[in-house]
Amino acid sequence: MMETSTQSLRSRQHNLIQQLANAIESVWAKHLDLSPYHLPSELGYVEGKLEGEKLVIENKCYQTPQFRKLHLELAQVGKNLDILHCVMFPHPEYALPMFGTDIVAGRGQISAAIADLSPLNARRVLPENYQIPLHQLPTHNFSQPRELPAWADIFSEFCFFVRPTSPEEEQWFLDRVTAMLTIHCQQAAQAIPVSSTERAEILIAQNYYSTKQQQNDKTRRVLEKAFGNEWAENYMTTVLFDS
Ligand code: BLA
Repeated sequence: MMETSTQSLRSRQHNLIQQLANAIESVWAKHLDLSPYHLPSELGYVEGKLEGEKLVIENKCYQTPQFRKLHLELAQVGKNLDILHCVMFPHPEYALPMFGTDIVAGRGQISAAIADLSPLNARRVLPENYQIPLHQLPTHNFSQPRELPAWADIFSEFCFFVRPTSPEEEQWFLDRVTAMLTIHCQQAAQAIPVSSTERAEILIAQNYYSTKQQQNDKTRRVLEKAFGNEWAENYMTTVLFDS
């Protein structure tokens, strides 16, 4: 994929999206041993039409010893809708949670900003080495917290889902996601492989996570309108949330 096109899409996106994309890449580069991850070549950079407006998607993908896929996606629909999507899929040999974040901005205003470290076990709790540092993060009173939809039973007690309404709230979101990501990369860098029984459990939990995320009709609708139902289904199950 061409670096120049990524940089130019990013520079046209909502400021918080640019900042979070830059922060994610710098935390990854600082703490992880990144190698390229090859998406099917036709899916690195894609353009479609949404109700007459152009949808542009740019993907950056890596793998590391602990993660089978790190995915950062920037998308723009016409001039009005900007999206950042990021998921880190651990190798099932490691008892690591799933980091995910999504920002949706329309006409300069962010409508949804969400981030979580989602547990990959049947009890849906994070390990202690995550709980302790996460409990120490500063908490903020966002003026517009948002309700999670019904499919979202995969998220942890640390999930936060807000509509930031000021530059100050945007900064809180950025700082908190960067801190969560840093904790995650630090823990991952020290992780040791699990037993094969535990591995099987982790695989089931990772599949469950992806199945639930595939039920997000808001994401699906945007993709279907631009690229058609079949393309959207394929993209959601192989690029966004594969198992
Ligand atoms: C919401 N996601 C949305 C919305 C849109 C998208 C348009 C509605 C915005 C709103 O309710 O204000 C669209 N998101 C996309 C598209 C892509 C994308 C097109 O990533 C990719 C091309 N979604 C994720 C991840 C999480 C997530 C990793 O991709 C969480 C870790 C969550 N997005 C999420 C949730 C909602 C959302 C919970 C709200 C859904 C709802 O309210 O029904």
